Amino acid sequence: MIWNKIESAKREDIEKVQLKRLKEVVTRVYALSPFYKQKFDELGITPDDIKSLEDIQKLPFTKKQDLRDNYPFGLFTVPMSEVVRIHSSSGTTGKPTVVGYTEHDMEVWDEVMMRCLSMGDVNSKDVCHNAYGYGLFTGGLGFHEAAQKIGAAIVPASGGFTDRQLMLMRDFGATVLFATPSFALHLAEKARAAGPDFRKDYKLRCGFFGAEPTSEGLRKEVAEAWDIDYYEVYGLSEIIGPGVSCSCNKGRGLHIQEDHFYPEIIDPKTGEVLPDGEEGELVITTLTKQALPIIRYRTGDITRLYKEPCACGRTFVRMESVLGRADDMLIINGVNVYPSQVEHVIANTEGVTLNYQIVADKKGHLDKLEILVEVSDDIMMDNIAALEKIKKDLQQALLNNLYINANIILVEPKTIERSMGKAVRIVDKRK
Ligand code: DLL
Repeated sequence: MIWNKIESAKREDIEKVQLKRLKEVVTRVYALSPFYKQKFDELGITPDDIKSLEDIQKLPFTKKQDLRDNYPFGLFTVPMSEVVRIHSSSGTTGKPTVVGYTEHDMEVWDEVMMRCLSMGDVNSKDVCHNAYGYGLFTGGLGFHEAAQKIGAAIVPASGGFTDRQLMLMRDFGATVLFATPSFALHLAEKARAAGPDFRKDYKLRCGFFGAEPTSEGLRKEVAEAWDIDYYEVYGLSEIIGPGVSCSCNKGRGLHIQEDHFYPEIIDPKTGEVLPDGEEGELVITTLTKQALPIIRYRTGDITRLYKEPCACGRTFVRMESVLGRADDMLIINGVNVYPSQVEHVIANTEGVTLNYQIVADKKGHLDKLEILVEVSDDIMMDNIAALEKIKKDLQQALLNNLYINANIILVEPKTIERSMGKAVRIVDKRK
């Protein structure tokens, strides 16, 4: 079901709305954000220079680092009295990236998420089991509010506790699952332990999966394991959270909610805009956000766009499922982790050196993270108590700062292989 008629509007009409809103957001940031005012002034541009959608290319990019440099609220363009929600995601080092929403921003978020859920016809008869993490992560609450507004029954299960989740799914008759794809597969694996005909105990008909990269094979595996329709949701906190785009299951790719988020694809090396269909880094400008409007945000996600008509009737441009990252960000069970953040934590932990290696692997269907760290010269490898303390400190610091559970392996000095060139800090065995 198409939730809002704008989703199937003529291209000229969509572009008319986009241009009007682009002019508004540019005027807004120029007037209210010292950060953007300075950036525009340096480039010698003013809002009057935006006369067409192509003129967006004159505007400066925004990077995650800019949000971090302006931590926590420096890029907000409303007083805190108008902010009704704050979320955050991990930054590149130390401090997280903070995002804020006004009442109107929350309405936009609910609207785009309701459009996504409508791709799978979620309605008041559905029971939606929400296994995305609740809290600062945008996944849990993003799905929660939209499902509730649609009138479905929402079960705020949050992450973890697999057996309990399965019991709730069975007993409450969940028809829709919200989860990361890897957790959905993990749930299926556990459920299968009850026997090959385990599906008879469940009423699932579809699921909305996202927050981490997937291959076509994995998406198929999740759909087959549960025998459900698979909808993919893409999004990021800096732009709104989940709901930037969603697959419709009638054609390839994910429809971008273009009347709120203006997409471009650039060459990540040169910043040059690439034509439709070419692979590059996705850049998004928020067209309607009030608390935290963002101009040309570099998502770091590699994809491509296509405007061909879709069998579902929607005319919104489609993006390919994310193909990779332009930077070295790892996603561990849906949590974004930058190697530089891990390094920051190691640097602030007593008894270890900065000779380390991050190993990402799979345990069953879930991701696992192992960090090998060389202890400092003054630590005796037979001092078990000292080693245990270092391990615990590091594990706790990673959990507190980055929300990740890592297995720490302490090794003797000079045992991690030295490379001749760039240190091999990351070994991703999942690929
Ligand atoms: O992951 C929002 C979200 C929650 C999306 C639940 C979908 C479902 P962040 O924590 O800010 O927000 O992480 C954003 O996650 O730049 C991508 O690299 C990655 N990501 C999100 N969705 C997908 C997807 C949420 N469908 C970062 N496929 C983004 C691949 C995804 N990667």
